[in-house]
Amino acid sequence: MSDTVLLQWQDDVATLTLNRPEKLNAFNAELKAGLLAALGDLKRERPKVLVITGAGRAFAAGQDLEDRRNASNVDLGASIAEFYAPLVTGLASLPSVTVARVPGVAAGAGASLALSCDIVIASDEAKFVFPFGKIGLVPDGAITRTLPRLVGTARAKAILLLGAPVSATEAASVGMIWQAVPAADLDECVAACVDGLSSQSAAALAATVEMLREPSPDLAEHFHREARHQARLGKSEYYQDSVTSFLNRTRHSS
Ligand code: LHQ
Repeated sequence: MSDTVLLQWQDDVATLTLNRPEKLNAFNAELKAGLLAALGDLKRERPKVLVITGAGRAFAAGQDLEDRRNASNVDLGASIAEFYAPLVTGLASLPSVTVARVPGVAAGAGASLALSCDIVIASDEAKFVFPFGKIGLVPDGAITRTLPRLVGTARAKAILLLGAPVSATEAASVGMIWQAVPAADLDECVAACVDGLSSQSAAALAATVEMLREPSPDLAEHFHREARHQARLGKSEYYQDSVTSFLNRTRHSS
């Protein structure tokens, strides 16, 4: 894997770092290849938690526009089919809880990537920028699907059509992200989030994100999936041990 993408492991927590800080981690060809290679590793290793972040002051500035200098020669549809779609769908199919650590600006496809994560924690110095209309493109990275589900259709339309940057603080206040925290506290807050997830059952977390990411449109089908997960999880050692230790503690305290 190239240095433009780092994949580090600590037990069952993986951290994926976009590492072109001098270009605000914009997605050039090398970084894209590195991300797809990392995705292959993640599909094999299936961490319990995956943290995605950017090195330096940004999360990611989206597509590297330098790579688009001769724009008329490039098939942007292919760029979506070969990179952005496999990346976002690949992450959504992982059994891992995905946590975006957003130290600064997330723009274009970089914002789409951050907001595709299950939990987003941003520095209060960060902002989300959707410049698609201004550069003559449709918002991509499935943000036209993701954003309305986060903030509602009316707000998503205004954000994507007007293209005004959204500060992390505003993003947290409208439910676009989980938290905006002081820059100095970002790592501590992400670590607390990761610790909270790490202490739980991997199978339960995987089932929970599977249900949350793609709820069934039909209520009966949703309950059917829920019942299948619960039947399996109810037989797990983790659940049996948790119930036993709860009951033992209750007996001790009564
Ligand atoms: C960059 C970039 C960048 C290259 C900063 N590329 N170098 C598109 C096409 C194809 C298929 C599918 O998908 C897409 C989706 C997209 O992602 S479209 C959106 C593409 N991204 C943008 O339009 C954002 C462009 N960047 C900006 O507007 C600003 O850089 C932001 C607001 C992100 C940050 O502004 P500043 O904090 O003022 O930083 P800066 O502009 O000074 O940038 C620092 C360096 O990073 C600078 O390089 P230099 O060598 O001059 O120091 C920039 O050229 C470079 N950089 N974004 N996307």
